[in-house]
Amino acid sequence: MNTDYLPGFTPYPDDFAARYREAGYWLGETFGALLRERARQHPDSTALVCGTRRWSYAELDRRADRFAAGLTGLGIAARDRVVVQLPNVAEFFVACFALFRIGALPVFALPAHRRHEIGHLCAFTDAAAYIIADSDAGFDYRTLAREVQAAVPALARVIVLGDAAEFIAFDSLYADAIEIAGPQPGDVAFLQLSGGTTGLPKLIPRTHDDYLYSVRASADICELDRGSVYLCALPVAHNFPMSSPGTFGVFHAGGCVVLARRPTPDDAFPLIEAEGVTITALVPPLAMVWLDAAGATRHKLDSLKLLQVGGARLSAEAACRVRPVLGCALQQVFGMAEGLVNYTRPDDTPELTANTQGRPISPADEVRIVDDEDRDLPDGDIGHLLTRGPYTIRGYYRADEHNARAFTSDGFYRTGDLVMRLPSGHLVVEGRAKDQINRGGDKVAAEEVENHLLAHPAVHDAALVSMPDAYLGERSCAFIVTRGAPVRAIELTRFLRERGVAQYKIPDRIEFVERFPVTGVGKVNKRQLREQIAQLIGTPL
Ligand code: OOB
Repeated sequence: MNTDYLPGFTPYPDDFAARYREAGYWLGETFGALLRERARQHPDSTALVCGTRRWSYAELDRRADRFAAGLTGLGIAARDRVVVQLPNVAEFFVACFALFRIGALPVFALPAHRRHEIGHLCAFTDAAAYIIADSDAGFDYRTLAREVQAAVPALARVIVLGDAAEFIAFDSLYADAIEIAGPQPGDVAFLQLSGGTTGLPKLIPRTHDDYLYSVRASADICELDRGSVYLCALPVAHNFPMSSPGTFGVFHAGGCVVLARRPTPDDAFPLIEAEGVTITALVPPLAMVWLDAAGATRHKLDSLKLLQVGGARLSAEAACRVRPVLGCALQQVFGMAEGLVNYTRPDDTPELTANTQGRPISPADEVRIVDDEDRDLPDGDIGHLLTRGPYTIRGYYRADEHNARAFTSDGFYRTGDLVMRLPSGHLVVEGRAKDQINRGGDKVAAEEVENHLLAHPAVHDAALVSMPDAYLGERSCAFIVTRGAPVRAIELTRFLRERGVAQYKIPDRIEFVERFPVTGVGKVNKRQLREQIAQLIGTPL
């Protein structure tokens, strides 16, 4: 039994771990071994398509080995944390699998993250390295790296794909493969970012065993096989396109991953036609853009069998348009980087597919729906979703205090989602109790943005709430009480941007008020603020 855990990781209790192994959920495999095995089984099958490049499984495997040797040469060792912030490029997987083979932990940042987020990730994880592309979508990540290094001097190594300037060139790290001991299946494989509800984003430690189980089971549910061609249009580091079943699910099945640089119809539709894409995943706003564009496109999309939509609530109306417009099946996906993922199934009725967010992957997923006092509610009632299971974490990384609140004493994760369960086990997401705004799949922790606003000298108090939006589902509105001196909204948004906050977290709207409405116990009444702004913009909740 592995007892030598990564400091800051909350292991699964021994009895649960034993049960998950016995049931065949945890197979004792690692990601490094999985790729090796596929490269042995079908070396010449195409694993990855990125622009004009096509890499076979053997090629990806070889590159991972060579890059692992280079990283080792740089001094990167097992358990080191490495912040990875790459766009949708093939090298993302080289970096991932190389780190997996070393037993070093990728920390998955999103391309939208800026100085504030990356600085926090590097400092909090004592990152040994930071891997970026030179620039993407008009943004120079080397400039960001310089800012991060100035703020976090302990960050010794920056590795750059493309023009490295003064940093280490990604391509210079391909070296002759070496023997590496590698991690154990029960070890933490990587740290994924949580959507967050608190001042600072929390990190989610996922083990090879638990994550691979979710990947395998997801690939089965989505009926992936060697003929599957998956278009990765969402950011490659997000949990949804990574494992539900996503790119890793396709590698498990021996299929082909096609990377789209952007998720727009202009980028994606030609790829679907050219590569014969069979499955892809989108967030609801993008699904709506695709539905609107599909009617007029000259590209043939008929290879597409399955469109997965998740990350935020999809309207039943949009759900019903998928088959008539795109000619493929829809699957709703309700998941979270902390673990639990729900899917509608291929044999679900059209009603279930349109109106529910699916049911859990695993028979071992324990789902409780409870009232405010943690008392279980019957099916059909709306309550807080709590969950525990073979691929749901037992604690955030190095966050004891927060963990005491985010998990029950018997290890259930408090998702913060309000759901209703049908007798079939399908869940309907009805709302959210957590203080988070879901901006079309991008999660914004209210407290984090409020803290930034409070740092402005003219701001006395700040409250961030969601407002309804036809396109994104929700946008953010900051209510501000000033200290008296007037300040303009644009000045506040500029202030946040200068603090290095990711663009999607910048409030979409700012409202100035004299004081906040309060609840009976004197807390800011955010429900009332939500109603106020909904009324003001003329879109009732
Ligand atoms: C996915 O993961 P995260 O970690 O970015 O966000 C999780 C949260 C959930 O707790 C829920 O509040 C919301 O996103 N959510 C949905 C949803 N899917 C996620 N809310 C309503 N309907 C849905 N279908 O977003 C994620 C991870 C894996 C697979 C799919 C999505």
